[in-house]
Amino acid sequence: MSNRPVFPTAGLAALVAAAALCVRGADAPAPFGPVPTERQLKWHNLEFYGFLHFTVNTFTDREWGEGDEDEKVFNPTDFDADQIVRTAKEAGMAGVILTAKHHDGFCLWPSAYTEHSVKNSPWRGGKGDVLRELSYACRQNNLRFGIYLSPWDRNHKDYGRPEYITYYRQQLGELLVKYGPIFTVWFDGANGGTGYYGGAREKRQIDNRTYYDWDNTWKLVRQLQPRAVMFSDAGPDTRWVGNESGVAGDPCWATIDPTDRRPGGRSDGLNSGERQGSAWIPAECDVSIRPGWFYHEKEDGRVKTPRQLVDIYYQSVGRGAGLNLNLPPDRRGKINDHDIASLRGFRAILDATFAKDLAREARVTASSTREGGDQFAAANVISVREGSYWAAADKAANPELVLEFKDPVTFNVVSLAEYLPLGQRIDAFTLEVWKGGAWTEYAHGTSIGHKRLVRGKPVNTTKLRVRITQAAASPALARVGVFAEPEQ
Ligand code: FUL
Repeated sequence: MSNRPVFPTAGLAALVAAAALCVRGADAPAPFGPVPTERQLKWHNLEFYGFLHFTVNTFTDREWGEGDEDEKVFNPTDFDADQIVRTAKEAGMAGVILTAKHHDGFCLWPSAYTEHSVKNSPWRGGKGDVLRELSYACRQNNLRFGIYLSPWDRNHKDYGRPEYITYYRQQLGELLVKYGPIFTVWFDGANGGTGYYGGAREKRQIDNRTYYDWDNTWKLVRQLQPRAVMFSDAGPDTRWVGNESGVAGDPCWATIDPTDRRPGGRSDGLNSGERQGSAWIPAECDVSIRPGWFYHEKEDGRVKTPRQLVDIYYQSVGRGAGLNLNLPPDRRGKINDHDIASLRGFRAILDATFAKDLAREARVTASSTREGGDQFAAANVISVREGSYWAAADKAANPELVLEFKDPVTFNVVSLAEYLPLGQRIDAFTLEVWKGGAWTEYAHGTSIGHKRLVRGKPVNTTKLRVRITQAAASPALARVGVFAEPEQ
């Protein structure tokens, strides 16, 4: 008789469970609700990256091209991928996402499947490839590279017919194999309408429930770039936040029910997420540094100010979402000086705020700690060790943490983070400071998730109390940080 297990899959399941336990620790709390995948966890840690809207529109001064633009209009005078990528990096971005093809259908790489691309433009004598140069600059500068490939194509003769889906997937295939690791694939929801369509010049409406057959396109991405997260109105990995102003809801839950949602579908619930949602699909806030997505000289005086960008940061990253800030290259093919000046001011404010974490010098105690020794200790919330967290006992009612400072401190920002592998557990919290011999409320809030930045008036105190006033499961907090924004 063979001594092989009769049901090899049962053995596999046990192995998977054991591996999960290793990640969480032997006596770790049971996860609550949907939890992030490994690729989503990595995405959460990026927090801030950039969009690059660049194409024929940059030269025709439009936001949406018709699809009938002459390839010859695309002619940046001094395209400099390194300048673009370094600007993003200095602003603190972890990567950039390029519009490889916008709605007008013009391709920034020499696609084998169309003539409507850089290969018929005068730029670099028709030998240029924006994706090649940008992906290379990203690798040189240690930034991630992502792609946007518009599903709606106002140039292609077959748009609206099944043949176009084959074309779209062929192009996606080119992008996913030719340019190294892709960190995100951005699927736009705008689809259907008037266009050139190979000369037909008509209106083409599609049924976004069936036309794109997204499941099979998403399989292609998983197959060719398994680490990439896919963004759309409906995920599958990250979701649109429901507006283009960079503002996540308060609350902004990482969970949502994706049933009946699709790119270009309903947008209700995207801003705040759904607390009871069946899937972990966190929000990404996409917003432009200028009024438009593409560069227009007339908007040089309307670049968002450093303070406006900082506010956006608190309303996106500070609410557990990702921030995808658009920097449109100008007609030279560089990020414009106006935008650079704003980004520098923005970065300086954030650096001055987050350089010193006052919590690191505090003594931390908890009203309840899960049994299991240091693994769940209160002090873990001020440790920078990856994967450390404080967990309260399973049945503790309203557990709280107290941070006691050696000397009085002045701060106006408190940063909280949940330990995400265990799901989003906390429903509500209150922050209190010690004032005149008593606890006084400083702020209260709801969702925490990957990050919650509570920003208020400067306060001077010796003690901060974090009270978890409502939780669906015993809280597991990864970080508490305390910071002071520089005065204006
Ligand atoms: C929208 C597009 O229509 C805009 O042009 C831009 O690309 C924005 C990020 O998404 O749906």
